[in-house]
Amino acid sequence: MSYTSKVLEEAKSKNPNEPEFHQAMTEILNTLQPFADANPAYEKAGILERLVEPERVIIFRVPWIDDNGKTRVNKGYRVQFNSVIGPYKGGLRFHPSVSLSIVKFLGFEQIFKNALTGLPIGGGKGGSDFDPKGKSDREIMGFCQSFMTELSRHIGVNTDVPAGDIGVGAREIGYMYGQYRRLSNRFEGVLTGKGLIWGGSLARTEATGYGLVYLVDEMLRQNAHSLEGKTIVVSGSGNVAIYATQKAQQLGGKVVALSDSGGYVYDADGIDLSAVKEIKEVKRGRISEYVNYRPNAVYTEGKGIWSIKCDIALPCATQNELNEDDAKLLVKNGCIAVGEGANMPSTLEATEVFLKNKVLFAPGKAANAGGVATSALEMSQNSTRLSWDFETVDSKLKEIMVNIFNNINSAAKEAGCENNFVAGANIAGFKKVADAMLQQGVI
Ligand code: NDP
Ligand code: 2IT
Repeated sequence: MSYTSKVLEEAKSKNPNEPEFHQAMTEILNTLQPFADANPAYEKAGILERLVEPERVIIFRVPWIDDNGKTRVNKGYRVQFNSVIGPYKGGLRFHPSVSLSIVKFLGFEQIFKNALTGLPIGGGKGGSDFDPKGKSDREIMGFCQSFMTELSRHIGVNTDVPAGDIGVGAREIGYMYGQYRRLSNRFEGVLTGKGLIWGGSLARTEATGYGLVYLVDEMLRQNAHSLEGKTIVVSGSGNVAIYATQKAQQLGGKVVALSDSGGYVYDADGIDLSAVKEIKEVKRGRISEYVNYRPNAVYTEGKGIWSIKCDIALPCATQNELNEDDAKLLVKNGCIAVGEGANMPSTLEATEVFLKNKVLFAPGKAANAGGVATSALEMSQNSTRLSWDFETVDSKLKEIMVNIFNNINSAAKEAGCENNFVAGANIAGFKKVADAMLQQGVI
């Protein structure tokens, strides 16, 4: 049995009932196999055994009081996975589906993603099974304050710097930052995605979606294609989906569909992003309302967005939202490229279908790294007490995304699997983290 298979089997049996974490480990360890086997120093130093075990897992009670005066309780998590190249860095997700398995898969992916950015950030992730949908502002604030009361003991500018993810945007970061500042009596860059008038970075809001499109654009360009005139389907209609749509439109693409957990809208004339922003960013409404703004658009309840014919697919909602049948349908309909804005949106089987059919496939840990990279740029600005203009941050973001593509492209070539960017991203990210672990000894 190979070193990677041994570690995978043992990690699965030691961590039962964590299907998403198993999935993330399976993808990474399987693609690393030839590389890890060719470098026995990794096995001798137990690099993989250490990598799959988080440095620290914190699980805590989050009590809060709802608008009816009733006390409610949620679970809070922070998984501090690996700090070998920098302080733990990664988002907080508030969604009823959040479990230890989900936080561990996200934290594990984050280690390699953050390494790919080329910036000094380790991997972590956290969140809660709290559901922000339908809650009043007061309930959101009460929850965020209670969550931060415990989390504040475990984070710090040089220790662990959380940010947003699903269900955590500017409003939640604001309430959590306020509580941290009050408890610690310190004004410091302990969270990213902050408001622009209290330490946030310009372009952080746009960064994940813009970065995704910069990387996909570069991948297309280096393969004799471009975004110009392409039909694009984007899933989700949150932060990542909105700014991926905006940049894709700016670069000449035509985005014809968006979705949320209720269903999807198809607009043959191209999505009107100002309508989507009003529905989602202002009214916190449902994507079904889009047809009130554009009567020719069609709303369909439920899944099925991947049945729409497109040249490029950008899954930007959540894990496992695109399965094997969806992938086959996309291939059949002539899709040439997929860029993952979400974390692990394609199942293992779907990814196989894309790779077998030579679809240009940019995996999430490379394609959506622009968000966390810009968070690291926010940390740099905070530590120098300066702020850069939009163009400065945006041009750094673009440079980082092009570099990431070049790195995963050459890692794939070196490994003898040209255009397999899944292998390229995993090998390039792993190599950096593993070599840092070798250099820092057994810890
Ligand atoms: P938002 O909360 O802003 O938006 C999430 C979107 O995805 C919503 O449209 C939501 O629909 C949909 N969605 C969420 N969960 C589900 C589900 N279980 N089934 C179907 N649809 C769902 O989050 P973000 O845009 O920030 O995050 C989207 C993805 O991008 C996530 O995978 C996240 O981890 C990843 N990501 C985010 C980064 C960031 O900087 N924000 C950085 C890198 C990756 P509904 O409103 O109906 O729930
Ligand atoms: O998945 C991710 O990379 C994020 N949610 C962003 C993390 C961050 O620290 O900006």
